[in-house]
Amino acid sequence: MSDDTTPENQPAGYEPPKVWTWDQASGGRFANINRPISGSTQDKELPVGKHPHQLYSLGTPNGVKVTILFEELLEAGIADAEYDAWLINIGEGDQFGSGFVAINPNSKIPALMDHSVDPGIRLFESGSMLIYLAEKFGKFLPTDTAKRAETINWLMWQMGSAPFLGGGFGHFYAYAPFKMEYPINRYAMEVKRQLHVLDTHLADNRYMVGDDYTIADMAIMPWYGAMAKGILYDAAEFLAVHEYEHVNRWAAELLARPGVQRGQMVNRAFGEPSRQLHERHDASDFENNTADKIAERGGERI
Ligand SMILES: N[C@@H](CCC(=O)N[C@@H](CS)C(=O)NCC(=O)O)C(=O)O
Repeated sequence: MSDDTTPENQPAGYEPPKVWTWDQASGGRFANINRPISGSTQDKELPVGKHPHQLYSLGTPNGVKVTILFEELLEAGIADAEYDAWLINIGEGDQFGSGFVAINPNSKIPALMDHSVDPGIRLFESGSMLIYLAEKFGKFLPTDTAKRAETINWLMWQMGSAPFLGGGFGHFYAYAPFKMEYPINRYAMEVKRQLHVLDTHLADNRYMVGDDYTIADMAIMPWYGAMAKGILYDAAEFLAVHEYEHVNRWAAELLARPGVQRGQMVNRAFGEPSRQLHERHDASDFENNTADKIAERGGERI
C-alpha cells in the first residue's frame, strides 16, 4: 500500500448497492453467527440451578463485569448474592436458543434471571445488571446523590464507548478477514482518545468515583483496564498502551482484588485451563472444577 494516506490515494474499494442484502459469505470471525434478523433459531430451554440468581454468560469483557460484581458482593460477605453461572457458547449460537432469547431478545451475553421474586425478573444489558444488583444489595453504588450520579455517568460512558473498542477497533484490527487502513485508523484514534479520557481522570482519582470503588470500575476495567494491560486484541504495542500510566496503575490495583480475580475466571472458555471455570455453582468450584481439574478427572465435575 502507498505511504500516501490522503483519501483520494486510497484503494477504491466497494460501492454499496441500492439496497443492502445479506452476504452470508462476508468472512471474518463472526460471519457464521451474525444475522440481520432477531429471534430464536432453535427451541432450547436453559438449565436452572439452586441459587436465586441464574447467569447465562461467557467470560468476555461484557460477561466478566457481572461475574466480578457477584464475586465482589460475596467477598463483602453478602451470602444472598450466590449465583449459578452457565456457559453460553456464542460461537456455537447458544444465544439464539428460545430460552436465552426469552431473557434477552437481543441475543447477546450476559443474560440474568432473578428467581428470588415471583415471577422472576429478567435482566439483559450488563450495565442494567450492575445497577440492579448494586441496588438490590446496597453495595458499590453510592447513595450520596452526587457520587451516585458520577457512578452512573461513568457506567453509561463505558456502555456507550466500549462498542468503539470492541465492535470497532477489535473487530477491524483482530477479527476482520483482511486489514483495512481506514477503519483501523478511525477506531485506533477513538480508542486512544478514550484511554486518554480515562488516564486524565485517573490522574486525580484513585477509582472512577474518587475513593469509592463502584460498579463503574467493574464495568470499565474488563475493557480499558485489560486493554492497558495488553490483554485485548494483541494490540498493546500498536496502541502504545504503556503511555496511559494512570490507567495502568488503576487496572493493576483492581486486578489484584480477589473478587476481580475470581470474576475473571467464571464462564471463561479460553486461555490457561487452570483459570477457566466454565460453570460456577458454588464457591468451592474455583478449587475443584476449573477446566484443568475436570480434564484430569476425565470430564467429571465434583
Ligand atoms: N451492550 C451489551 C453488549 C453485549 C455483547 O455484545 N455481547 C457479545 C459478547 S461480548 C455477544 O453476546 N455476542 C454474540 C453475538 O453477537 O451474536 C452488554 O453490555 O450486555
